[in-house]
Amino acid sequence: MRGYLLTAICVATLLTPTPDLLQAQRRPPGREPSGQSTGLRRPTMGDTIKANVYADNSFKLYINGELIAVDSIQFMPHNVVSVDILPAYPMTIAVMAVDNADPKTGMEYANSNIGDGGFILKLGDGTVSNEQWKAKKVSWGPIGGDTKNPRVESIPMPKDWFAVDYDDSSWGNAKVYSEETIAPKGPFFEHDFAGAKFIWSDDVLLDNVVLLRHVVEAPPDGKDRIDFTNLNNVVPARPQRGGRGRPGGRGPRPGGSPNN
Ligand SMILES: [Ca+2]
Ligand SMILES: [Ca+2]
Repeated sequence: MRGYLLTAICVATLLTPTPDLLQAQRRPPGREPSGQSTGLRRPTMGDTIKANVYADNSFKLYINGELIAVDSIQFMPHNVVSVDILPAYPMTIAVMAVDNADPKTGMEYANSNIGDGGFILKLGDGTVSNEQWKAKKVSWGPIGGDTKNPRVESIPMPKDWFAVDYDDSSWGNAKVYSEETIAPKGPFFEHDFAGAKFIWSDDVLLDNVVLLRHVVEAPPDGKDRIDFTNLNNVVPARPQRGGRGRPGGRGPRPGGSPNN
């Protein structure tokens, strides 16, 4: 009986985590035992760049595998979506661009018209849409432009087509279309698209759902930018002393606790 009791105490002692172990388990990833931060500061709006995107008719934009922006108006009017993004390079841009079309006929306006597509993008680092992008049609019609017996053909959406490591080597290059061909509407002219080109797959009339991909290896404007991708796994560095941490000039939050 005494032997059993001794064994039970030993096992319980072995299974009980030490205070050090408990502390390590509770420690956020990236935080050192001394409580020192890893030196990565918190980003500010100055670290962001603007993404201007226009599609005829709508789009979903993924960057580095994450959904970043969805066109808030699927059909009309043709709006511009302008969002702030935190860039990280190499940057994989993946877009699903959709022309308004009946899924059964490929036509629009009560099957009376073959509509055209079109997509253009410009980022604040100088990245633009052009013929270097990859394109793949996934739904098209009316096949052969036959509006008397309109039919649509589609292929399954490629699995993880927006992922960073997706292999798009079999895709063709995007085709560039002139501004006259796409005939963008008012909001396009109110935003910065200088240097960007309208792109689509090979047939801007019949291809109705198109996937586009492009990898930006380094910022075209050559600016050094901090990669904040891992921000959620580290303790950000405290603001500099004397810095204006909060509105009202009261300085950084006491104790430097996160305020997110
Ligand atoms: Ca179309
Ligand atoms: Ca259209």
